[in-house]
Amino acid sequence: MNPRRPISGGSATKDKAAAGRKRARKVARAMKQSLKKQGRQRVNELHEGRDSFEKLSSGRLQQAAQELEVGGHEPAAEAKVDGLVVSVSRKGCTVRRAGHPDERLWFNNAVATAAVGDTVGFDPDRGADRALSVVRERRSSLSRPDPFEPALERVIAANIDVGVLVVAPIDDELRTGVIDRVLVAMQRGGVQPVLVVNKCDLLADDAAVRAAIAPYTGLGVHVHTCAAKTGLGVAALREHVRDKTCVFVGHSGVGKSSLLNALWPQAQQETAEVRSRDGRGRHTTTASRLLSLPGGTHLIDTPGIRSFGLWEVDADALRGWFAEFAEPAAQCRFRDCRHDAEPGCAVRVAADEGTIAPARYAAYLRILNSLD
Ligand SMILES: Nc1nc2c(ncn2[C@@H]2O[C@H](COP(=O)(O)OP(=O)(O)O)[C@@H](O)[C@H]2O)c(=O)[nH]1
Ligand SMILES: [Mg+2]
Ligand SMILES: [Zn+2]
Repeated sequence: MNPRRPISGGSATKDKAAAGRKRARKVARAMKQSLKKQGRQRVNELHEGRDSFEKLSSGRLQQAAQELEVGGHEPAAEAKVDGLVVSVSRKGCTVRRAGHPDERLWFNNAVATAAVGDTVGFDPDRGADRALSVVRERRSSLSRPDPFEPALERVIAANIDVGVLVVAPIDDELRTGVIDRVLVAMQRGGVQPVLVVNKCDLLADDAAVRAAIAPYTGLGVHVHTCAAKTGLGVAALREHVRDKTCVFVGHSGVGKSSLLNALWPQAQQETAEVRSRDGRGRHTTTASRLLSLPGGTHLIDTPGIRSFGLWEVDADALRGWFAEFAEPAAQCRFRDCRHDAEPGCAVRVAADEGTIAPARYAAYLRILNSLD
């Protein structure tokens, strides 16, 4: 068993792990002192007019730096096979490959962390010590900043064809704030957005909802009005997601899990099974999970998002993700107009006149201000 990857936390493995950490700290201290010393030496030598670069890049130093970089963890094992990541926890992930039961992989800190939907390489012969060797290049991804550590990217799902954003009206009203943000994130990540308005069975009057979704239809976003409870619109949505990898995102309680269950009865069975095993409530999705359906459809259920931050989107990029601004923006007085309070902003005029949906312009300003 690999002592650096304790599984059952026995005291012997703990001691070894502690010793490993101690060694790593010692190397780090020695490195720091050595670099300091060499730095001083270098300055002295430069002062004396001698070039000491050769000395600085000595092989030993490079080796020590490499050891530091991987944080004292095992170098990655050879990636003998590839698997699809179907769920992720803090310490590792579960991968699926044809003809095998799901396998658990530990995250090797020397390798990038994987997300649900990733293809990852590993060595299956390592038994319970199997660790992630490589994360294959992603063709698309949906990311947001970690809510607690905004400098960290949280990849919600990778290699997605369709991003299904689920929203639900409350008292016949639809709050659209999350839609504009998620649309930006999906476009940025190369994910085709689809908007699902669920719980339409609860609508007494659909006028406000129709008005709220009109701008998105105008942008070419597919909008499905559904009710997981009655089956309304479910068949059309099923055709839309068939044979694709789709991630379902949206606020908690809008009916993401219910929609998945309505879409495929097989999904329901799997859901019930997983939930009874870990003893969690039937309606709480606490971690993202990928369901593989016959014929190559992959559906990813995610926990509810409370607020959706934007990963690596600055003011310049943001303008570009509001596609309907492009045409009027050509008439703005300033080429780098932020379409905020600048004089001669044609985008603002277009919003005033209704050529651009005022709600979209308001959403843009809200996001812009949240970036500053
Ligand atoms: N009336 C109505 N209730 C629904 C519908 N879809 C889901 N629900 C209910 O909304 C609650 C939250 O559903 P759930 O699927 O767990 O939401 P999630 O948090 O987005 O996964 C549950 O009580 C569902 O029964 C719907 O179309 N109509
Ligand atoms: Mg759920
Ligand atoms: Zn402008």
